[in-house]
Amino acid sequence: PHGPRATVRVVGAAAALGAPSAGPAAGPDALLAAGLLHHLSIRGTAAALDTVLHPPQPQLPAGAPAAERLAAVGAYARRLADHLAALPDDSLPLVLGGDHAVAVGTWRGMARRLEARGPLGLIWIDAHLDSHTDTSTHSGNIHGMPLAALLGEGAEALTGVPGPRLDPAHVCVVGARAWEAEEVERLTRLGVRIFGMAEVRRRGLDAVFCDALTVARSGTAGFGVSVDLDAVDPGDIPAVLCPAPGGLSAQGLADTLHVLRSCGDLVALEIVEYLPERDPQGAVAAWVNTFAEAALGPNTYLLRAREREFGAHNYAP
Ligand code: Z70
Ligand code: MN
Ligand code: MN
Ligand code: MN
Repeated sequence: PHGPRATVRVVGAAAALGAPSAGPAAGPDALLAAGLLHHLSIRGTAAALDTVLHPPQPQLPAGAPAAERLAAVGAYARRLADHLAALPDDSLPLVLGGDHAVAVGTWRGMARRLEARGPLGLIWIDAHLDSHTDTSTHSGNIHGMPLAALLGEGAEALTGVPGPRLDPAHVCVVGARAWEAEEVERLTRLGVRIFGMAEVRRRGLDAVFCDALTVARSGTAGFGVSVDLDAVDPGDIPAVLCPAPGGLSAQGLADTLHVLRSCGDLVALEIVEYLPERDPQGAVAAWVNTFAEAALGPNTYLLRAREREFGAHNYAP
């Protein structure tokens, strides 16, 4: 649906309602302050800040009952989904979290945008599977539940966010290495393909991502990519809530995301779980800029044309 003229619209999802700390709610403002839009624009992409959506409170008080937490996450997800579903047609949304629970809103909203044309595919890049329900969770943290909710499993507060549920045949997880048994059981039963870190190490990220694209693009009207920054090794990206050793290299992920530039059926990119309080030098924010630019920068054809016009130094990838 998106030609080279799609406008990247940055939507900040400044919520940490599904996380054990309020830190991720500061993510969008910190990333914008670190020059995300400037970085995308000098690379020749049409990019604009759309809005930053704040919940009434970034986090509920410690000890708030589970039902209240689920209701707050669900209410925020509805707002985010409604917002994304109503964006202008030429929009390629870049959603910045926030904790990963905001994904319930992002992908229900995007599935609604696409609904008339066909199903949505989704590549979930994460150290975790995020496939608990409110009854299987060990931690009680709702950011461990969004993928199950998008597939239609779990509390009605989350699964009831308006929009088509994802078809497991078009969903896969890349980079997983930390999970609980109930999550694997659920995804296996549903038929969601899991490309774990063991497979990534054996075959290489490029080969795995090629298969992931096939899962998300075959028989769909478009696909999205949700990047939980904890998929990357904490040696490169320490500023996340739940660091898990043995992850992707940041440079390797940036190199791989480059392929998205030539996917005209990419409908949105989401980057979540950034924790600015653990990024005093801005090194992780710089990686987020790099990921966004790798995925959403101009396609090669446009890049070449601009190099001819303005000189290579201005637009070198
Ligand atoms: C664990 C739990 C998780 C994100 C960590 C971790 C879940 N399985 N999700 N970071 N995004 O608490 O359920
Ligand atoms: Mn994670
Ligand atoms: Mn646990
Ligand atoms: Mn996650």
